[in-house]
Amino acid sequence: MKERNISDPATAEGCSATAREVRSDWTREEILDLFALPLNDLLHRAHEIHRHHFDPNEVQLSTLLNIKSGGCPEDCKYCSQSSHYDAGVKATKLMSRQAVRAAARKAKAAGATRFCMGAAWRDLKDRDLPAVTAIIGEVKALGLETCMTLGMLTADQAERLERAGLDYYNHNIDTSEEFYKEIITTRTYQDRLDTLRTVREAGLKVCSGGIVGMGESREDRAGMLQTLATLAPHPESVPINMLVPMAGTPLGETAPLEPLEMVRTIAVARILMPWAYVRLSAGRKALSDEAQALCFYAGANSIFYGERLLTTGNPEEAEDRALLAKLGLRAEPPKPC
Ligand code: SAM
Ligand code: DTB
Ligand code: SF4
Repeated sequence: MKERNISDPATAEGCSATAREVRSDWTREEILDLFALPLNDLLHRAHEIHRHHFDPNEVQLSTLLNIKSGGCPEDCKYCSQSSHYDAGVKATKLMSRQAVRAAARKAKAAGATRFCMGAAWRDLKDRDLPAVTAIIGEVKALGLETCMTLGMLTADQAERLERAGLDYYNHNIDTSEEFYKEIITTRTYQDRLDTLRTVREAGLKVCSGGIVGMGESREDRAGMLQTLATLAPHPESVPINMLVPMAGTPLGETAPLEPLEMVRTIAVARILMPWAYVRLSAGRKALSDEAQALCFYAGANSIFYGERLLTTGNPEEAEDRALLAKLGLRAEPPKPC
């Protein structure tokens, strides 16, 4: 990743006007105008910005591990881990630190530099904090970047995670404020934003994005990106998931989104948040190599790497290595500690 210095002449003048400034005042109309550009114009603009802020031929490999599966009291309509639906996912206890360490070692040996751990919780309970912080210590000790997603946090919990060595906290806003109520009723959009503020104030890096293809409109996709791009500072990491329709959930029969709309969403995310890692997240099994190549051109520079996401599949590691080789892309090297 290049230096974040907009007063550096190489940064300020060596690129087009579109790449010069980082803004947190994007309007819905401006964002919709970006979505509506001819695809070539949108891709050109996004790629120019991408190339200016990152090495365009490097992709960050993040491996995901479900450290506590199923039985979640929330009613997120897309999620196989909600106890409101029967998607056949068994509720498990939190994994042991030894088991997590073994999975993280395997991910590192396969080439991942970032390790993301998810728990199907509404919120973190203080009684689980010692086990969670011990897990962070294990993964950090392997020299991997750490990310966790554990639901809502209190300020004290966020600070304790930060002190334990957590780098990123993932907490997705999922969609626009307007559409959110159609998808989740057990918590509000504001609850999500409050946790994101708590995470930021604790000094953790913010990972926040959402899902496309849940039946939302383009206006909702623009609204989701507007919420993220008007956070100041922007999230350092923005996962864009394409809905994986999970049988047994209310969205289990949802028709797939047109892949080029995913490409457009990534391109707009890249233009709005030039310094963020934009992750081409869930749903890659449903995307052709060509669609994924367009996502990388549009500014995606991170993927989930490893044959499982949380409860569903992801391309096999060998398949992804072959895709990267075919496109002449390299895995991002580990960052110095
Ligand atoms: N329980 C925590 C929470 O909701 O913040 C953490 C785990 S939750 C599974 C993490 C994220 O995965 C969700 O916010 C959602 O964006 C994404 N996700 C879950 N199920 C998905 C699906 N079927 N398709 C695409 N993304 C999904
Ligand atoms: C994110 O934005 N996507 C990941 C991670 N953060 C936790 C989760 C994707 C889940 C896909 C469906 C499943 O495996 O259950
Ligand atoms: Fe629970 Fe997270 Fe799934 Fe919602 S997305 S049901 S909070 S695990």
